[in-house]
Amino acid sequence: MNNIKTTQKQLQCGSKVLDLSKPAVMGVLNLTPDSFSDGGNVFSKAQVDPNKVLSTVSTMIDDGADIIDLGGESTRPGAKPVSVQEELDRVIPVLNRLTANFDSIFSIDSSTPEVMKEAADAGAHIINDVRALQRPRALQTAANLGLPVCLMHMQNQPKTMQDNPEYRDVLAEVLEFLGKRKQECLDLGMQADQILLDPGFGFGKTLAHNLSLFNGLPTMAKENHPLLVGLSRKSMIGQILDAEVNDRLIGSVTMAILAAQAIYGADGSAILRVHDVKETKQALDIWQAI
Ligand code: 7PJ
Repeated sequence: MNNIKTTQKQLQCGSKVLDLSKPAVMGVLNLTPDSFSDGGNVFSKAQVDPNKVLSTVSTMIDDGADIIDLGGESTRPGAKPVSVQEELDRVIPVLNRLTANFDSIFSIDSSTPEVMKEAADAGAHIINDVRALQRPRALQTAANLGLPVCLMHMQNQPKTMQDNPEYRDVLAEVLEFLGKRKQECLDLGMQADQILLDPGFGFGKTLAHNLSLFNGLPTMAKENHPLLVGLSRKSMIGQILDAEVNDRLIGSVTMAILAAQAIYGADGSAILRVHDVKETKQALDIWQAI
């Protein structure tokens, strides 16, 4: 027996188990009318169209999505805060429909305790919080729900986060922050194997910061928690390629594969949060075959 720790290769998600022996794909379902990256493709005239939601999610699942991530708050740079009621109204009815229709794993992209609670009641399996459970009552609420949580790093808040982000050592600071948030979760009785970590690409970071964090993925993988990685269509890709948001598919898929390689090469495990499920999955299948 050796006692070298390796990162878990599965995640208990309520009643379901997510296989992490290979990278899992999380498909993004944006329920915000002002989403910057997909133009809110489930909307008709600024209203969520239930039929579009069902067909979009059905396609993502057929294309190989392991998880569907629902979000009702826009966190793009400069986005305005949303009220609790508005967020509930955007997310909960849709989630109820989805859990009634699909046997998939659903995560709720929210920082709001009321939304976490109602989403769990509606059948959500994972709490994905870009504020790492820092809002009042968020930590206690998530701990009570007993679902896995994703703790993400963000410097500042969406409204101002891209104004002038600064770090001494971005990787060290992100790791320190996530370590502290993780400890708070453990102190409230959460299980270590229910905690996912996410460096938060694009959340209060310049291109140079994002690239440093990308190169730090093997180091992050050594924290022995599954990593959640969201690179899809983000501005770092736009900056590298000088490409608008509708022209970032190849960059996004390339980065997803390189992230998978970096993390699994360090014996970690990963969930890749993507808009383009089919293309990402095809690239992953090629990578795995090789
Ligand atoms: C992320 C997210 C991410 C996690 C968004 C966008 C902005 N949740 N929610 N990680 N990004 N955990 O998709 O561009 O990177 S919304």
